[in-house]
Amino acid sequence: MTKCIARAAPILLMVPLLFTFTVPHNATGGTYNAQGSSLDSEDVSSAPALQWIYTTDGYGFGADVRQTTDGGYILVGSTLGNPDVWLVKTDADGHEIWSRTFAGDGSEYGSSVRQTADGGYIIAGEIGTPYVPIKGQTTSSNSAGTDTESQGTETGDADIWLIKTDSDGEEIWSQRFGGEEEEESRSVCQTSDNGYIIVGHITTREEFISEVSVNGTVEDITLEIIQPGGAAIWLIKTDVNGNEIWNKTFSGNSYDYSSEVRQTAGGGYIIVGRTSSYGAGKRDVWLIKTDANGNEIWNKTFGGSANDTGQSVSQTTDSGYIITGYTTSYGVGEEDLWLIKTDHDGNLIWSKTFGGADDDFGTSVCQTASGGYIVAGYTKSFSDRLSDVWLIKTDADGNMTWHQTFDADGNEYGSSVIQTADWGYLVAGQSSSRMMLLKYQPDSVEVGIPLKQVDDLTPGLMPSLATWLLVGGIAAAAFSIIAYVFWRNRHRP
Ligand SMILES: [Ca+2]
Ligand SMILES: [Ca+2]
Ligand SMILES: [Ca+2]
Ligand SMILES: [Ca+2]
Repeated sequence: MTKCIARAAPILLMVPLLFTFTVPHNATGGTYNAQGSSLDSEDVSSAPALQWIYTTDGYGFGADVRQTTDGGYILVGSTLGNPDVWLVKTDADGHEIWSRTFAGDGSEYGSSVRQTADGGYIIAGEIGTPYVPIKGQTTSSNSAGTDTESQGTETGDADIWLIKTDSDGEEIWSQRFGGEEEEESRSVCQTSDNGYIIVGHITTREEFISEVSVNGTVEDITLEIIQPGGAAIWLIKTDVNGNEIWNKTFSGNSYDYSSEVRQTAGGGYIIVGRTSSYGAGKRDVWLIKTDANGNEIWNKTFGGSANDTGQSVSQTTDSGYIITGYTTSYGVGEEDLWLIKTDHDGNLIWSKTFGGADDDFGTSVCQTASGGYIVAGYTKSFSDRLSDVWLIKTDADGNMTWHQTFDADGNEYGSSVIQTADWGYLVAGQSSSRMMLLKYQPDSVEVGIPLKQVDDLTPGLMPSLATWLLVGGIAAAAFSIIAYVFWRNRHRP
């Protein structure tokens, strides 16, 4: 853990060599032909400049950010060390207004935040104590010198945690979801009925008995698996008070994890994550579409023979979907950031990889007002050995128009990105082991284009009715005064 103070660092505008590949492939893996092209002539001068940086005083990891109706921002993450959920409200210029932590009986993590229709906030995360194997527990011993050890017994009880606060971040209620397994949440949205949709996963640890036979100095270890391990994606729908209405699981016989859920235009849901149960080998991106009751309509996998992971999904204005994550099946080396565009039915339209020889990850994506895409993540290929935040802007076809890295001389991560009301961008993440916000100036090709509601039903950038009435009232009063002055001047004797 570094102890240097976070500071504004020069942005590495000029990256010597950047590769992008178009990856035609089918959803079940199969063959692909990578057409490499150098992007060293990329016009990075069009990239918006960094406007301000916010970092917390204490150590933490920033997971998610949204703009609020007052023009400021709400950031959620976790403290480091003994983790607690951490919620920070800033104004539009990145000045902290308040900061709250939420603690339970073990390790608590905040992963997702939304402003709610009542002006408060909803947070999804995790509460409790994660799985810790019990080692060396001797359950029997006999005179022949044979000890039998039992290992893999689960302790602790991590559950999904949903916290509702008022507009000052004071808790109104919280709910736990989970049983004896390890449940954790990655994403929450408020739904059109003012309830909530939460996605997470249930991890069942492999349980086994290991028998250690000791004959002199020779140990003979045998394992007997008494419960196979696995993970299932878990989708939970609640009412406005966080009471469960229904829940659904999605899984095969291996480890399947979720990353993000969004309500779709028809009232259903789209989930992205990764599956080891299905697909072309190892992990694949997993995209699942459900109806309004959580019943699966279709699912698609994307990937090749190596590890491929979906981290973020948004519905696009053509009713399709944009996904980011990372791939080791395609690209130029180690992980590459992966951008996937599908149609309304989840069929691949195009996919692009971005990266160099080292690790490059995509963590968050949304469509911009102009119809392009803004993608956040982190890169080791184009950094000073340790990771840097990576921000990529593409056109509607996924061609890079500019990119930016952010470096503060340590490991920097980008975990969430949004387009802001001034047509700039905001990235949440971590810098110098602290929660971080990076605000970028307005993007010149976006300015003036009406912003779309990228974020389901979160009130976001839409002025409330009260705001419109106030503005209208002030305008009417001003007009009356001007009219009266004009009338009085005309009729002055
Ligand atoms: Ca549990
Ligand atoms: Ca794969
Ligand atoms: Ca790479
Ligand atoms: Ca760095």
